[in-house]
Amino acid sequence: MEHKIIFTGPVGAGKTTAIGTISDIPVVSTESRASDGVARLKATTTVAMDYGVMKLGEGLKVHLYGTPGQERFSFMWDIITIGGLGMVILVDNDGEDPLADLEFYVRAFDTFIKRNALVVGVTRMDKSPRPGLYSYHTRLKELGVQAPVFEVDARNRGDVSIMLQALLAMLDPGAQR
Ligand SMILES: Nc1nc2c(ncn2[C@@H]2O[C@H](COP(=O)(O)OP(=O)(O)O)[C@@H](O)[C@H]2O)c(=O)[nH]1
Ligand SMILES: [Mg+2]
Repeated sequence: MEHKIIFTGPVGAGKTTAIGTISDIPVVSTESRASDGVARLKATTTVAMDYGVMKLGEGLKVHLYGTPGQERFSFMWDIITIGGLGMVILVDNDGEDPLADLEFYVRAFDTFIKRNALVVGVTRMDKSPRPGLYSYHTRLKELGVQAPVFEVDARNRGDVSIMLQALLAMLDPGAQR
């Protein structure tokens, strides 16, 4: 069985780090030259997307995709989510307005989230303990979204693993590591 999980969230939230922490292969970062309209605006712009794989037990593979964080690459987002079963939104708690970031990504992936499982990982809480996790729960409730919220240091394999196990349990109760 194969699962596809998408990591999204603002630049610096820890997407690349988290995928690298948990992946059984070195992370593949694809850099492709922007084309069409974007190329005319900025020819040298690269679009980075991360890819890793987590192998679980007999024959279960979890493909991990990280979206490019910048809003101007949002045209990529719909493509990356195709075939996805679950999503991780990582939010940098040390950012300017992390709850607004959460809301932005929940709205951006609204259609996907309605049909699939979601977990939220709050990173850099060591740098900035506020807002607390309760504020994230409240904001998600206001947005009408149900998702567990975890404090995650993207560099910590245990943290990332627990969050992903929760997500996988929402997809498939048999998937465990
Ligand atoms: N202090 C601290 N740094 C973190 C944490 N999570 C991730 N980082 C660091 O944040 C930086 C940005 O992470 P990166 O994976 O490049 O973010 P991306 O833009 O979402 O891919 C990296 O240097 C990580 O090591 C955390 O919980 N605490
Ligand atoms: Mg990255």
